[in-house]
Amino acid sequence: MEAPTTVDGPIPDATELQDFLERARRTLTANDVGEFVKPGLHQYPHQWNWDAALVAMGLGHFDPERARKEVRSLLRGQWLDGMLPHVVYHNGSSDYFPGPEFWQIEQSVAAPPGIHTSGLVQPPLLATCVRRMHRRASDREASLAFVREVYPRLLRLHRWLHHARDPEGTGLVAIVHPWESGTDNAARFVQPLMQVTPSASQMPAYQRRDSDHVAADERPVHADYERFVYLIDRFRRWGYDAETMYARSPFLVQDTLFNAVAYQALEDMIALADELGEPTAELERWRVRLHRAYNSKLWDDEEGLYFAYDARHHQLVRENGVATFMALYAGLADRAQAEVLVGAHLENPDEYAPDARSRFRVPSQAKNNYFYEPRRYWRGPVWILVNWMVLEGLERYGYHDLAEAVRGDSLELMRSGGFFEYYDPRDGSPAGASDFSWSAALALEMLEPLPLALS
Ligand code: 9WN
Repeated sequence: MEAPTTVDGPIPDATELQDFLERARRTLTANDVGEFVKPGLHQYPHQWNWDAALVAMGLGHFDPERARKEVRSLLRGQWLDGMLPHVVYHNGSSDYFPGPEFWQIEQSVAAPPGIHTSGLVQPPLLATCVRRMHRRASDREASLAFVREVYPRLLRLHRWLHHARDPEGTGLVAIVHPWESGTDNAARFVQPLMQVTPSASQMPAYQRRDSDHVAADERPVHADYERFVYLIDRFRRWGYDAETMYARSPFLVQDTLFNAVAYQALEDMIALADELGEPTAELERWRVRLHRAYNSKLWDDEEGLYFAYDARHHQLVRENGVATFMALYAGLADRAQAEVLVGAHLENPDEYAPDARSRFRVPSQAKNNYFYEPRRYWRGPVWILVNWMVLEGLERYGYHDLAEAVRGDSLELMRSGGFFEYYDPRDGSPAGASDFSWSAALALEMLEPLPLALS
C-alpha cells in the first residue's frame, strides 16, 4: 500500500504504518468489555448506537465475528416499534449521566423487555457499516448469513424513521433532541434550542457527570444541558409515544447530517436487499422522496450551503457548519452544488481551509461562524468521523487531492495525538475523551480501502 501523505509529508515507513494500525486495533480491543466495545476509555461506559456501528466496521478489519457480535448487541436494544436507541445500557448504572433509570422507558409500550436503553435514536449509520463489513468479509457465506439475519431489523428501523419521524410524508426525517443528531451542541441547534424554555419548576433534579473526565470548556454549556434534560423529561412523561413526540416536542429539526446519513443508509439497504433478493420498492420510495426534499428544502442557493430546517418554527437555521458537506457524503448534491460547496466553502480559509489561525482540516464549525469555538465539542474541533464522511464525499465527486489532504490531516492528528474524541484545529492538540473507539475504527477504514471486486 502506498504511504498516505500528511501535512508534514508521508508517513515515514511501513513499520510505522503497521505500528499505527496495531495501535488502532489495540484501542478497540482494550475498550471491549465483552458484550460491547465502549466508545472510549472513560466518559462513555455504555453502548452508543452510531459508535457501535463504526466500531463494528473497524472490528470487521481484523475480527469479523467480533464485529457481528457488536451489531447483535446493539440490536438487542431495539424497541418493539423498530426504534434503535442511542444508548443501550447492557451493564447497569455507571458514572455517566443520564443512567438507565433516568429514562423511565418502562413508561413506553414499545420499550424492549429485559434491557435498559435510552428513549432517543441516533443517526442511522448501521446499515452503511453492515454493508461495508459485508463487502470486506472474506468468509462470504458467514457474512451473507449475518446480513440475512440482521436485515429485517434494519428495515424495521428505517420504516420507523420514515413513519414515526415523518408522519406528514415530507420526505425528511425529524429529530426531537440534539442528542439524536450525534452532534449535540452544533451551532445549527442553538436557535431551535433557544425556543425551548423550561421554567425552574419544570426541571427534574439531575447532576451532570460529563466534566468529571473532560475539561468543562470542551463540553456543551450548562444552558444546553438544561434543555437536553428538560426534553427527556417531556418525552418520558409522554411515555415516549411517537405521535405525541412529533406533534408536541418543542424541538423538532430536519437535520442535514441525520438525513444525509439516512439517505446513504437507504442506498446501502437497497444494495443489501438486492443481494438478498428482498423487495426494494418501499426503500426506493423513501429514497426518492428524501432526495427531492433534501434539495428543495435544505439547500440555500444564495449562500451555496445546506442548512438544517427548524420544523417547529418553520425556518431554515442559517449556521455554516460541517454538516453542510454531508450532502457530498451521501451523493445528494448535483455537480454544480458540489462545486460551490467545495470551491466557495471547504476550500475557503475563512471557513474550513487551513490558514494562519488553523492548521488542520476540517473544523466542525466554519471559522467565521459566530458560534465557532475551536475546543468546544461540536462547535469547532476536528472530529475523525466527520473527516471520514467529508473525504468519502470528496472521493465520490472526484476531488481526490482534497480527499487525500483530509485523510492526511486525520492520520497526522491521530498519529501524533493518539485516538482522541476530537482535536483543536489550530494546533492539532487532542481534546475530549481519550482512547476513542470510533477514531481508531476509522483509522483502519481510512488506511485499508474496501476491496473493489466485491459488490
Ligand atoms: C450524548 C458517545 C456519544 C456520541 C455522540 C457524542 C456524545 C453523548 C454525550 O458521545 O454524546 O449522547 O454525553 O455527550 O456527541 O455523537 O455518540 O461517543
